[in-house]
Amino acid sequence: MYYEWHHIVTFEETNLVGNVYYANHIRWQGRCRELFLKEHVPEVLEQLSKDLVMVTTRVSCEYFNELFAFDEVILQMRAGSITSSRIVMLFDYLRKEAQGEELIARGEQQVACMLKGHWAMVPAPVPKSLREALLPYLSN
Ligand code: SSV
Repeated sequence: MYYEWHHIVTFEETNLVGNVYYANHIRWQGRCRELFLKEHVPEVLEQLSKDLVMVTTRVSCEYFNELFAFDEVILQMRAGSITSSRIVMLFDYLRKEAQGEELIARGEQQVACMLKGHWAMVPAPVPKSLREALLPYLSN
């Protein structure tokens, strides 16, 4: 199963040549993961405003084709792996076409859960509610 985020490309996101500036694909990963938290585990968002930190430790995107203003993009997010304190998310970027969808890019990122201590940040378990919310979205 996927968590989906739909988006229509704006001029703000395109560069001089007219295609989408590469950094936006990474921003979209961020918007998608935030909305997932908001929809599925709002209590984790609340913890993030207190002592929980989700550190982005790795992010990537592989680009197969260009996107342009007004393209309809679907970002499909899955959980790649979940360890005691880290989550890997996998992203497929699709463009809606008259007939079907075209794979535009693939991305991946890893986040590490940590807690703010008095002296330093220390690794922390993935919150139970988040772990459970991720299970249906595990790939394979
Ligand atoms: C404050 C900050 O930087 C927030 C980080 C948010 C991290 C969100 C992680 C969400 C993971 C969702 C995975 C879903 C897979 C289907």
